[in-house]
Amino acid sequence: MRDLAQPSLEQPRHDWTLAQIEALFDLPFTELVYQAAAVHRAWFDPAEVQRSQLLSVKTGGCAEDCGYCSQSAHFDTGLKASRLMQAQAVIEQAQAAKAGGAQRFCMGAAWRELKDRDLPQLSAMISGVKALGLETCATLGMLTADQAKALKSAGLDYYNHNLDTGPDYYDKVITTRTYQDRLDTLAHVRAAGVSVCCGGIVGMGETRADRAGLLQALANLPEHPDSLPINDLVPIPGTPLGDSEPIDGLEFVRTIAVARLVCPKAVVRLSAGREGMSRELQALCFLAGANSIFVGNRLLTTANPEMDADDKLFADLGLKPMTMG
Ligand code: SAM
Ligand code: DTB
Ligand code: SF4
Repeated sequence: MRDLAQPSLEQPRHDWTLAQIEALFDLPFTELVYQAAAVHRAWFDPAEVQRSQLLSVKTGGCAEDCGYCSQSAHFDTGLKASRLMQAQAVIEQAQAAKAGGAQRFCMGAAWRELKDRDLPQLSAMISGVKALGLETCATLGMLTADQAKALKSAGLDYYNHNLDTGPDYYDKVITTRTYQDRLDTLAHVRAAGVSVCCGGIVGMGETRADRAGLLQALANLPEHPDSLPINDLVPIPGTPLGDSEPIDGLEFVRTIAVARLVCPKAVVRLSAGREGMSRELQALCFLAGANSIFVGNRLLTTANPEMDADDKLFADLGLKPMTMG
C-alpha cells in the first residue's frame, strides 16, 4: 500500500516547507479532498458557511499597478472612478446587506494606502456598520501601526490585505509595492488586535509551485489568517492579466484543500470568481474545506451570483449561515 501523508489534526503549524506543501498538492485528488474534509470537520461544523458582503466605498483611480485589477490608474479598463462615499450611504447599503443575510460587511477602497485625513469619515462608517450588528471588515491598502489602532477603536473587526501570490511570482503581477510592505501592514493589523483576512488570487498564469509558495507564506505568518480568501481571477479586459488562461477547476479545488490543511482553523473563503463556477465545482470547494463566500450580486466592481441562486445552492447542499462567535 502507498504511504500517503495522514491529515494532521494537531495544532496549527508555522514551519511548513515548500516541499511539504507541494507534496499535499501532489496527492491523488480524492485523497487530498478527503484529508482536507477531515481537518475541516475537526475544527468546524462543515454545514456552516460564513457570508460576507462587499461594497466599494471608493472606486478606481488607484496608484498601484496590480496586474489583475480593474481599479488601477495604470490600465484603461473603462471603469469610472469615484470619491469616498459618505458614511450614511454606506450604512444604508450595510443595512440592506444584513437584511439579505450577510454576517460581515467589507468596505473596500482603491487606495495604495490609507491617508489620515480620511480616518474620520471611515471611522464613522465602521462604527455605523458595527452598530447594525454586523461584523465589520475593511480593505484600504497599506496601514501604519497607528492607523490600524484607530480603525480598531472605531469598531473594525477584520482587515483584508492579501499577499496575492507566492513571493517568486509576485513581481510579475505588482511592481509598485513589495511583499514586505504587505507583511508589514499585516503585522500592524495583528498588533492592533484586528483580525486578519489574508489570502490571494489564482489563475494569474502562476505555477503550482507559486500557489504552494502563497500558501506557505500564509501558513508561516506569526499567526494564521482568521479569514483566508482564495480568489479565482476575474479577468478584466485592459489589464495585463485580462487574457490569462483560466485555472483548471480541479486545481482550484486542490488549492482550497491545501489551504484548509495548512491553515486548519482559518475560515477559508471561496472568494472572487464564483460567477464563472458551476454549482458542482462550488460544492467540491465546500467539501474541500471552503466555509465562507461573498454574497450579493456585486463584488467590488465585478459580478457575483444573485442572492437567490446562492440561497438555492445553500438549500440544495444543506448548508446554513455560520453562527457568529
Ligand atoms: N486596494 C486595496 C488593496 O489592494 O489592498 C483593497 C482592495 S483590492 C481590490 C483587494 C483584493 O481583491 C486584492 O488584493 C486582490 O486579491 C483581489 N482582487 C482584485 N481584483 C481582482 C480580480 N480581478 N480577480 C480576483 N481578485 C481580485
Ligand atoms: C478579497 O480577497 N477579494 C475581495 C476582497 N478581498 C476585497 C475582492 C474581490 C474583487 C474582485 C474584482 C472586483 O470586483 O473588482
Ligand atoms: Fe489598487 Fe487594490 Fe486594485 Fe491594487 S488591488 S490596483 S491596490 S485597488
